[in-house]
Parts: sequence; C-alpha cells; structure tokens
Amino acid sequence: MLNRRLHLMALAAATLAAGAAQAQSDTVKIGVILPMTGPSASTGKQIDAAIKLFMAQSGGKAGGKKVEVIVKDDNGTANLTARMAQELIVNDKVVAIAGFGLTPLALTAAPIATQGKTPMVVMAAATSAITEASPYIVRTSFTLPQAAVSIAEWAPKHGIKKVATLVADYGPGNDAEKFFVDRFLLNGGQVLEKLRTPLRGADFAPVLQKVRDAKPDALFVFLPSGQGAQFMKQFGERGLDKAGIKLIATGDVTDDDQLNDMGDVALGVVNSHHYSAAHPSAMNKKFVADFEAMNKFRPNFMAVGGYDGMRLIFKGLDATKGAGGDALLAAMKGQLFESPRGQILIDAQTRDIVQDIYIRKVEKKDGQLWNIEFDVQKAVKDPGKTK
Ligand code: VNL
Repeated sequence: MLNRRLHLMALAAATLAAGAAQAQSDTVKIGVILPMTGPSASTGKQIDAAIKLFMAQSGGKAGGKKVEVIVKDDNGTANLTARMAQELIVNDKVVAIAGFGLTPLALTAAPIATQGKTPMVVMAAATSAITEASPYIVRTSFTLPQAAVSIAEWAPKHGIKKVATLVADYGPGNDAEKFFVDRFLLNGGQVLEKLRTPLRGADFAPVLQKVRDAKPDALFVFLPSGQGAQFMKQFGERGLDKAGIKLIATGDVTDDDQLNDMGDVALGVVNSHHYSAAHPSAMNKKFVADFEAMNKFRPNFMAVGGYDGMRLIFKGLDATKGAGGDALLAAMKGQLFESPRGQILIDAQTRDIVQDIYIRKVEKKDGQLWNIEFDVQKAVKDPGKTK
C-alpha cells in the first residue's frame, strides 16, 4: 500500500515535468494500449487499423504539432495494461492514453490516469461504470445499457414475450443482463432463464441445451467482440433456430469483423448497436471504402470507437495548441461531431458518449451479410448513469 502510494507520488511529480516537456516540443505523443495478441486480438487489430487510417487522413498534425502514436500490446492482460500506462505517461510523456480493449483493462489504468493527470480515451470497453473510475476518462465506444435497453424495448412489441438471457460473466455482461431484464419485465415480458458463460470459455453447448429445454420465444445474448462466430455456429448446430427460438442480441454478437463468415444461421437476427458498416450515410460510405482499401477487411464498431477517439483527441489538441493534461481534458468535454455512426456528443458532465442506437437485422446483400438498420433511437445517453 505504502509502496503503491510512493509510486503514485513519483508519478505525480513526473507528470509536472512531463507537462513542461510537452509545452516546449514540436511533437506530441499519444499512447495507445490495445490487445494486439491474445483472445481479444481482433479488437486490437480493428482499432489499430482505424488509428492508422485517421493518421493518414489527418496528415498526423494537431494544434500546430506533429502527432506521434505509440501502440503497445497488452495481450488483454491487466497488469501489462497498468505497467504500459505508467510507462507511457512517465517515460514517453504522452498527452493522452487511449485504447483499452476490455473493461478490466480500462479499470486497471484508471487510477494511473488520475494520478498522472492524463486524459484517458476509452475506445472499446463498454461497462457503464468505467467513466466513474477516473475524472480523466472520456469514452468513444458505447455502453451496454445503451444497447440492451433498446432491444428490450423492441422485442415485446414484436411478439417476443418469454426470453432466456445469456451473457459473458463480467462487467459488460452484468450490465447487459440487468438493463435488458429490467426493461423487458417493465414491458410485461417474462424471463425464464438467466445464463452466464465465462469470459474466456467458448463452449456454449451446455447453456444452449438449457435454453432449448426452457423453450423461450427468444434468447437474448451479449458476448464480447470476437466470440460471435463461435456462438452462432453452436446455436445452429444445436438446432435452436429450427426449434423456433429466435435470437436477439447486442451488435457485439453480429460483429462486422466476423459477420460475413457466420453463414445463413445469422440471417434475420435482430440486434441493437451504435454502429453498422452498412450505415447509409455519405461519411460512413467513405469511411468503409477508405478503411477497406487500406486494410483489406471490413471495419467494425471497435474501429469506429478508435477512429472517433482520435478525432476527439485531435480536436482537443487543436483547441489547446498541443497542450495535454487538464486543458486537453476540458477541450474534449462537450465535443459534438459527425462520426461514421451518426452524430455523437461527449457529455460534459459524465464524459460518456451520447449517440443514436439502431435496431438492425442481419440480411444478405450482393452475397454478403450486413447489419441493416431499420429503426433508431436518437441521442441515447447511458441509462446506467445514476447522476
Ligand atoms: C467489452 C464490451 C469488450 C463489449 C468487448 O469486446 C465488447 C468490455 C472485446 O467492456 O470488456 O464487445
């Protein structure tokens, strides 16, 4: 404990020195921590690709300074995230840390951002409470309550009266289950089973058997990005679709990173999320075309969180003329701009994102699978915030 306190005091002192260094230099650095390897590597790959696209498009300049991005691979391991956050702030003197592929990784970095007085841009992790873990956190991804409440509104109006739920057993899964179930019950629905799978376990057969036996109208699912294809395969193999059990989900499950390889079992799955690669705006069409030309794969919601996070930092640096710390944090609060997903706002009070949430259905167009948006709730604030 004492050791940790000394450590944090050293960090605070180093931060003062870093502030002075930043002010003099022609270059500012942004430290990005991502799972580039390990079970969540697809999240790292998507965000990294989006950052490279943003850097190419922006010319890598903000606030009259050259911007250098340092990417570190934490392998999805929290103690590495913490060490890297510390090193980026103290040694590299970055103006902001960004990335954070999973909730536990974001939570471990939060106190380091606070002590280092360094803005922390959460581009992926989506448990509601993350933004409350440090006053230096701003978020450009989404929250599970945003996604889950919207589908819990849609389902009972479309013949779904009895459900089972299935979520990954950690922060965002807790949020998805709680906010889906509460709203679904409020709307007169019935919940037959609440099931959980371990974050790192990808065998869904036992829980799918329970769902079959319970015979709900639909199964609601949240799993983190990267697990959707495996889940969908087992859903089909176990014959749940043929047994007449519909699948509804947050868009993490019908993730654009894997959707096109899921096959016909995914067709017709209704889900809710903030971003689809099929979003029909001019800005998104250009984003997807440029992204695919550069990277040879389709961007998903993680890519958009990374792309918008970069825009947020760049616009902030423009306002501070390249200064970091509290000035940069202040310049990021309240920003409003058009993203490939639609208009977004960083709520100045909560530092969390306010955005449209779409209801989408998986459809085949020109031989490819897409999440086609057919309904929208505008400007959704995180329903998980108590204040
Ligand atoms: C989280 C939430 C991660 C949603 C995800 O994919 C996701 C998280 C890696 O907060 O850990 O799709």
